Amino acid sequence: MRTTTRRFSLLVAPLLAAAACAPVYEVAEPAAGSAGPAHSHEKAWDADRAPSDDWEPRDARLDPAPDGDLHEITVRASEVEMEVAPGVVQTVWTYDDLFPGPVYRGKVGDTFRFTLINDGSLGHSIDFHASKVAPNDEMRTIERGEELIYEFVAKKAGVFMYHCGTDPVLQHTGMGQHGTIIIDPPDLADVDHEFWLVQHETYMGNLGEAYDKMEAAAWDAVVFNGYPYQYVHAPLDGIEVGERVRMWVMNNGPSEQSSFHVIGTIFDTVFKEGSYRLHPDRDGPGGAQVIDLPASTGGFVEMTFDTDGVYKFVDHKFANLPKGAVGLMIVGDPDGAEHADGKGH
Ligand SMILES: [Cu+2]
Repeated sequence: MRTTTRRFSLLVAPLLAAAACAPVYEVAEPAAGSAGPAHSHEKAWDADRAPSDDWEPRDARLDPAPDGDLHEITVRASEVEMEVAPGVVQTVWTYDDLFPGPVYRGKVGDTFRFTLINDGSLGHSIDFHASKVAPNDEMRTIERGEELIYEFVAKKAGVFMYHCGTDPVLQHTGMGQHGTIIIDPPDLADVDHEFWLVQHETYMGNLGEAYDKMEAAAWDAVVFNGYPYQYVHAPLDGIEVGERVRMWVMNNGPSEQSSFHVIGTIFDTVFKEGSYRLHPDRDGPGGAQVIDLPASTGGFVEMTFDTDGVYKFVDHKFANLPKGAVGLMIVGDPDGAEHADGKGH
């Protein structure tokens, strides 16, 4: 297993190291002698390193649901090599060679007709939490070269996980075979920006090492959309003050919780597990600071920003910050922000 022992400075190092694809924004470093977190720490990857030149960030912008009420989709299960962190290339188990898998989207009443093809060397399957089907049929494991049809009508709105259910499910999911399928609630309002974020853990090392870590819930990284600090390296941008942003957040675990928070704003809308927990039409000025998502829970939050700036989104379980669960949103022209003070920017 690749390990490095190094001094790790919480949050600051990855922000300063993020030179690969985007402007770098400095965040105030704790004063010397403060309760700084820097200490020796064994990690399987190096947060100070930039991604490789070949690395490309995953596009977090979410398209509207495709037209029509029948979605015919082919999805291929496989095992592929991938850069999962700076300096770490390893085998992951995938759908359509993506880690995590594709995002699917439709509306209540739509029919999804998936053809699952096994292009891998192991048996695989798929389990859509958005479906009501017989698990022993649609969710059955198929071997290399086989395929199956998995068809269902989306009867319930929500942000759902899908994953490989082949035994041991912890391993197939922990190796990366998971994704999200969004079934829009009726009358979903238009917003200026929609993003999708799947939070999940990454387990590094060879197959045996990674599985031992899964059993011990000892993840190497907690990431959004497959890569630690992905949106520090490639911030979400194009957002202006006052524009409404909807973030769809799905915690695929397989084992960790999420306490999703955006520093510098307040959610005025929270939808989780099929219903609005907070809505301005009903709750007036009520605000939410997190959407709490245990493993395999999904929802969306909506927010606006009052000033230009660099806004961090995080898993507010802070032990996961040095493991990669941080991203950035750029609002307006951060360099022109008059009141930037380093806190919360
Ligand atoms: Cu599998």
